[in-house]
Amino acid sequence: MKQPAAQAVHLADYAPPPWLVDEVHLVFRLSPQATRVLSRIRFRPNPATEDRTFRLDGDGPRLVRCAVDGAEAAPEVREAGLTLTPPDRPFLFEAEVEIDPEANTALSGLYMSNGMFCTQCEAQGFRRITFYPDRPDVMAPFTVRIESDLPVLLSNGNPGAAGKGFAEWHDPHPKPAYLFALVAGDLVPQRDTFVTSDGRAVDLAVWTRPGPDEGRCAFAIKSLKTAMRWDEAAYDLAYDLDVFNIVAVDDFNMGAMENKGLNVFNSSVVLASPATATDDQFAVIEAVVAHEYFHNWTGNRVTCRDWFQLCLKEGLTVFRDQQFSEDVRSAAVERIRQALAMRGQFREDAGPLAHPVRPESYVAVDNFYTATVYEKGAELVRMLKSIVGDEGYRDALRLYFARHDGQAVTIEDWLQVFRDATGTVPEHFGRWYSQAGTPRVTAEEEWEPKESGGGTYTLRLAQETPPTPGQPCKAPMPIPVRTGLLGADGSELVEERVLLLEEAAGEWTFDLPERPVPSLLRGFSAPVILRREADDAERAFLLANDPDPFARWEAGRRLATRLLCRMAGGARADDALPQALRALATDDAPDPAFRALCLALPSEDDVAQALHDDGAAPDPDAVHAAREALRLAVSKAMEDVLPGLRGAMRVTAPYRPDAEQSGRRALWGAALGYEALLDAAPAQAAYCEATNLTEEIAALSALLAAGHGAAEAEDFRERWSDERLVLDRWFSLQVRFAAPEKAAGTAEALARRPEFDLRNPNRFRAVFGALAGNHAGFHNASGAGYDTMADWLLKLDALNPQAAARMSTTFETWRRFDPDRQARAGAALDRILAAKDLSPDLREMAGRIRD
Ligand code: 0A1
Ligand code: ZN
Repeated sequence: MKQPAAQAVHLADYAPPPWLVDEVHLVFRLSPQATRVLSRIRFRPNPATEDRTFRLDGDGPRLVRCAVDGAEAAPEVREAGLTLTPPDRPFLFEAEVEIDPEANTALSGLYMSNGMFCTQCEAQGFRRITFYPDRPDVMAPFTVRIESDLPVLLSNGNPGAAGKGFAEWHDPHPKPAYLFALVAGDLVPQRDTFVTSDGRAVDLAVWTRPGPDEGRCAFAIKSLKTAMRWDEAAYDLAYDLDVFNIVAVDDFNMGAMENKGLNVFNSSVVLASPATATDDQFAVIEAVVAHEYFHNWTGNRVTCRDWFQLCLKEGLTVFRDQQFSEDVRSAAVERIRQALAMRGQFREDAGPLAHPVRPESYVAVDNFYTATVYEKGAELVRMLKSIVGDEGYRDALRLYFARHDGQAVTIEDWLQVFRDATGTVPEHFGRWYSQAGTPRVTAEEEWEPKESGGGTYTLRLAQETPPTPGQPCKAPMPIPVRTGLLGADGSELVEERVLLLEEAAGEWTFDLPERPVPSLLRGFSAPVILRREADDAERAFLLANDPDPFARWEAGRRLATRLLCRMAGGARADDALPQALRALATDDAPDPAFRALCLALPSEDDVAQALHDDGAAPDPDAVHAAREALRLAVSKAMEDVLPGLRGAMRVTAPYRPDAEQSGRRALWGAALGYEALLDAAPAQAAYCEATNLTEEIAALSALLAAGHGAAEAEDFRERWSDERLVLDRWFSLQVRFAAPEKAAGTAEALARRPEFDLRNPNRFRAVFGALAGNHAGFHNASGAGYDTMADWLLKLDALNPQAAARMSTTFETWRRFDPDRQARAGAALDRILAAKDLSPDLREMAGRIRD
């Protein structure tokens, strides 16, 4: 495989494209090993620059012929592209190239998956298809003709002429090449229609391979229609083509892709039936379908000027899909899930891979599809909204689309829209985009009683952001801290307020009838780590009383994390947390989904991170033992209430994947999990009686986590051997619940099974993502976890550099641990870096992690 030269690209070097494109016409003559691509591209000089250099990106296509204005041309073709001396006026460029989709195991460009042709062009896959200015600020309307005997031939936009062996498509909306898509294969549609608010009928279809997958599209279609209606109601944004197609593909590097009018999905985030997908997967499908659909405006109609601006489309679109999920499910529960996702971002921010939401340089842009760009990017939009208010946000977004429709823009343009529409954006908000690292906000209080009764309460907040790679010093950023002040009976003493901490420190005073318990950072109002001296009693008080569900959950979480840290240092479990959880489990008032989230203990990685934050080197074995001991203590404290809780939460109605039923099943599963530690029988029975995959996986996980379940696991594997996505779960559970000293060996043995396929990223993630998720196993003192991971990353890198680079992030916390473990992890990273023919993608990641 040809690799582009590994040179860093810098935001500061941005220059406008010398040539713009008025029109693109493509013909694809499909053949698995020798596809011909004929392009006709109308170029015109860009009036915004004097530069007339003509260079097209190209990574792999073999040039067969090329012409300028009809006359044969002889361009210079190098590894990274094609150059020629252009005429000094608009001209027509024509090329014919040949590519080999079957040999494309990188899953970028045009490739084959189970006999189907499909494409992935974000970020720089189009250049693997043909020569083109493959940058997002070059936008053009595309016309595509596909020639093939395959029955279904799809591309972007609206369908045009079609006949035996060909189909044409026209996309009138100018788009960058990264949004190009083509799919061809033996596919069947699940169809529906959506009528837009202005009365246009849109033909919807989800395409799958013929067979069982055909019956697993209904939920995706329903989610799509809900999302289309929601975007009209919430943002006044309607769909803009006659058709909207979604295709399910088994081999795909990421979740899904928002190609204009032709979304391509990893089959794991689109196909679902009660028997083959869990509640969580249904929820993910709903969110991802919405996310890709919302990109039609935030990303496609208004796109990014360059890849440094990726958060412009991703942060905003994640925020929009979060708002959607909050509306169609439980807002409180969704917010807690988002905060949990942000823990992954905090981990990234605390390690060698920390980077700003808008990075300043990259080697392989695909390495920047990160939690920071996506998740933290969404938090920045949320903070902007909370600062300017709902109306200000609505006005700003209206202006954004009015001003920038059809353009490729920057974060400066985005912030300018907020300034122009509202006039109230804090001066230094832009720092959130340019500074990496998670701010630490410390809170201190003072209480001065008054003789007349009550007193003055002073709250002092200060912020500090730790150094991150390449950024030793940080300036203060505007931080909205949503705050409540609670009385001893749990009532709010004043109306909740958003305190905006703009400088390094700030102070607020309140006249109050009694000394309050502060409830800070309600709703996770800013992506910061709050530091406050609080005792367990106060946390238990907030867990029991805080009216803000996020703050309530967070108090419980803190309580558990602190306890686990103490236990990892040798302390015994005390009874405060088990009793608090028991009280919550038996309190019928809160939503079952919320109670289930509260019952889940922090992960071993969370505890390791907390210890590291305190300046200690976490011992993975001690953390594992502590968490196991606490789980048992909680089980025992709840022993008498667990069967009742499980019985009360058992769903007997026909399966629905909605928030209500999923919440009940989640709490049922949590109870079953604790129960299994004391008695395996209920989980064994639940496994046999399960009527859907959610119950089946909950029961099997409960058994495996309690050291049982070998027979059930074998039964599961046999029954699901023909179902790729369900079998992924089996692969994953084997490793996830293996004893720490066996985890690496289990992963290795699974990867050598015939069902393991290095070309399928889902399967790789199932095994090696689970190895990283087995904290004490991956970080086992023997170093076997590190060695096995390195071995398989290298094998994967030879086929699929992007996927290998992503999975290498499993090493990002290696500096936390003791010198011995660090030496072993460092050696594994060195072995990766020394490998012959290492891809630039994996080299960049392993190098950054090792530094
Ligand atoms: N834009 C997609 C994610 C995506 C990014 C890169 C890909 O290939 C390297 C594929 C998909 C989204 O946000 O859903
Ligand atoms: Zn996206």
